[in-house]
Amino acid sequence: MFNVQDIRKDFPILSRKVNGKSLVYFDNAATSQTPQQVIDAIIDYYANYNANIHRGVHTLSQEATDLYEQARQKIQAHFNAKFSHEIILTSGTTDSINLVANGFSSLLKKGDEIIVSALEHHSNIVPWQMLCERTGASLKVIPMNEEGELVITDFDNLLSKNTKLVFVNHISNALGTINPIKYIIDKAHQVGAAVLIDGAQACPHIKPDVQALDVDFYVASAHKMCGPTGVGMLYGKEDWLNKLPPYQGGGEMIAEVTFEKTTYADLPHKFEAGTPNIAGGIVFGAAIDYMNRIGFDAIAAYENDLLNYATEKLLAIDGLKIYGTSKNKTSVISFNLEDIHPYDVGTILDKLGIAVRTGHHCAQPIMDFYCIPGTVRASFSFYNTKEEIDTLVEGVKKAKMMLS
Ligand code: 7TS
Repeated sequence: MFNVQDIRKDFPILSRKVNGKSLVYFDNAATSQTPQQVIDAIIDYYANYNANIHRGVHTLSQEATDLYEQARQKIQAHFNAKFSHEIILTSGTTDSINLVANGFSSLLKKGDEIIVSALEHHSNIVPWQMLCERTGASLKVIPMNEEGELVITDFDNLLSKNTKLVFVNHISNALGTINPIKYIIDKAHQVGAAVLIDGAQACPHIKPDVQALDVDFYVASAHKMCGPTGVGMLYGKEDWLNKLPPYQGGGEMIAEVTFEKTTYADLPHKFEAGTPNIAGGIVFGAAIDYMNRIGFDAIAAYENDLLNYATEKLLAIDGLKIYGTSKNKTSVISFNLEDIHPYDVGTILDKLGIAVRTGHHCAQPIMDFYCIPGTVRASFSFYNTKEEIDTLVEGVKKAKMMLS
């Protein structure tokens, strides 16, 4: 049974005061908060197992290695990957995307085309622009409409035999739109293109099945899923990961090294040079366990209820406009109050203990589309409540009174 008051007891930070007020944390799309079970897993690692992995005969190293590889298996099971070696542990979504973009440098040539969408975070735009500069490939963009949805018929028209790669986020960080990724994957495969889905914003809300999606690459960050910062994952189909050259050279990613030639280790180690974020990897597994214990169906249903409640209450404020009005969206509300600068609204909300993000949300093309400098973004998680939304609504009314 989903009981938000019981769940909130797991998150020590939620009882904090900010500026003398009870914290209302609505910046979950930037990073999620950390339950005690995950904090305990961090302490447990450093108190009991801290050692370097994959290289020691001693007991601590073997225990740490076992825990790290068990975490990889948990991530594999969570995303339903066929093999655990298809899961590469990285420092986060940005790192995972750069790993793939660098790998494709030797596989693309002039005339090849890459498709991204107008709804991307900068970390799913810039690495592909850099890849185009290196290879002479060109970048095409799936446009968006007023509701903040992709214009999917235009995607169909962009596809051609020259399309080699398609990159789209599962859920937009700035607007919350859930993109039709299964359609995009299937259509891209019809012309032989590979597809990378940026799941950074989806994984806190839904449980993706990479085999059912038939996606080639899927990436996510632990810190948006109740886990620690500095760790994330790349799922890649075995065939693709074997085709891509390693991203970084170093220890533990080799089979044999001489000054004449180096051969690379098998998957997943080929892509994991150097000492990884060992505690982070292990604790990523603990965070996935925590979220699965609550259950993604319960999380989605509860957050959808919060989204509907907040949308209705905020829209009742005169002059408030919500950006991103797709029927298919997750618990993110991006809004502006008339022509008041979002930064000013965010500053007043902070004084009231309410944490929101303001600005372009690293998705500047979306702001350009709407001809605005940015928005105020309130993003909800399963540990938020309707009472907190009421506090936000009162705060926004107060900000409007003070600033207009
Ligand atoms: N892709 C999407 C869709 C994101 O929302 C983010 C981070 C990233 C990639 C990058 O993830 P990282 O873990 O490598 O930094 N999004 C946000 C945000 O919306 N506010 O702060 C970070």
